[in-house]
Amino acid sequence: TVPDPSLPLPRFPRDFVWGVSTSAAQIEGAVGEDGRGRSAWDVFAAEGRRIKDGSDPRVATDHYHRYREDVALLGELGVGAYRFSVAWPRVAPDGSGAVNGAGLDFYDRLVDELLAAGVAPIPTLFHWDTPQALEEGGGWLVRETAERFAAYAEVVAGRLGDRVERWITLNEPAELTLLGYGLGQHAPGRQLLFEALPAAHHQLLGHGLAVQALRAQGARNIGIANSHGPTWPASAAEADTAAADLYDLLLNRLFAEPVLLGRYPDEELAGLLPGPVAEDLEIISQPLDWYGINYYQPTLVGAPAAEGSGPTAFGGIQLPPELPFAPREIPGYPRTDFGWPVVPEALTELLVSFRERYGDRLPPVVITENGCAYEGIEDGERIAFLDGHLRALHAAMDAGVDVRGYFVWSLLDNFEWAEGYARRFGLVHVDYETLRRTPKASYRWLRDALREQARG
Ligand code: GBH
Repeated sequence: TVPDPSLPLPRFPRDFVWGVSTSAAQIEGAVGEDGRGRSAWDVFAAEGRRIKDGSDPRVATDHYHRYREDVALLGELGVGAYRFSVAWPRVAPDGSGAVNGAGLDFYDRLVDELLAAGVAPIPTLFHWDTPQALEEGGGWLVRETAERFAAYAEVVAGRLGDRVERWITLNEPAELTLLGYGLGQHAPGRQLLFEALPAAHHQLLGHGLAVQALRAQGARNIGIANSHGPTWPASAAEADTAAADLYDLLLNRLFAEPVLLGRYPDEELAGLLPGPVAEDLEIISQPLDWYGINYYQPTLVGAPAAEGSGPTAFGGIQLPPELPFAPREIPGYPRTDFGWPVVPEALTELLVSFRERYGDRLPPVVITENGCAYEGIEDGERIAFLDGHLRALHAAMDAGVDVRGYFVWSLLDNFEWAEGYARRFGLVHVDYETLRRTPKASYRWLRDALREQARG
């Protein structure tokens, strides 16, 4: 049955956390201001070849100067929480060494503004904007970056910890490993394929070290935002199920199991990782207070065709034929402007499978991102997308999965990485000429739905 977004949503628990998410590189702009250092994304975009519309994140939505207006939009929307990211190169321009007080001041003002509006600030400490100085030393391929990250986490917690009650270490280490270091679609543009795996391990280690640093500063309520989605085999043939299992291992289990179970899902793969892996896993698997999942879509995976996969996945790029799996198009579902299939019931499937796989090792879950790219201010498709996914989320809760919150990606249209400004994920439209914000139909729909929930 197709859900009808004009019907009220099922009732969520009273203390369920409703929020929206953004990230620094995608909204702030002001890249050269107040002592901010360069990030790997500034440099990647300046190289100019890889962003599809030839754009860059220098201005983005100018949130750095317009944060008061954006916080007012959050207040009117009625969300209880706002997930934003702290730009590491704003706080530590060289990635290590001197702290830039003016950079920290921005987040200090933002947190105060949010609290005054009744919105809980939830910082993500790293959403892909590695300081360029560290990138030049090997970025996440080297262990030192994990250590520098923990030092920076300590500085941020020291400054904001008196007002911030919930923290996120990393955003989607899987995507940065695959797209940034493996395939070169994202900064730093490396194409190392399986040699990108150290970037996964060092991000996970950075997560663990940051959890220690945050706890040492008195922080509680710490999570991570990992991207996950069900992986469906293209057929029951052995070659396809094996390819799908490998994809699931690399995109889901490789990032969930070190954190939740304290081990890598595969011995052979663990053998490829640098460092004292067993000791590192102790650090990586410290108990978390909750587990964040960014969900967008399921992936249909088969064995690679002889000539490599068609341009169906990862932003429509042709995958190198040496990859032992090939994402395929999923027929029979509507698609967003990005081409991603809209499959709300796969969110239920994902959450139930996590509960089955990890049992009591899975802490309470928060959906830290879910959203879609569509044009237009009268965005009925986005309303249908959110409505369908919230119903699917509720179904997972009915099935016994402990979910505590849901965050829409994103508050604003923003810099969509390799796609530039061409994909619009916002509840609020941004005119990139005037930087004017206009709430979309989906913004009003969510505001009304949240009011309805609050009445219950
Ligand atoms: C998130 O990552 C990011 O955290 C956020 O910054 C970004 O703006 C947002 O999503 C929207 O892109 O080509 O059909 O194989 C994206 C997570 C997981 C979504 C893999 C795309 C592959 C789709 N991605 N998925 S497909």
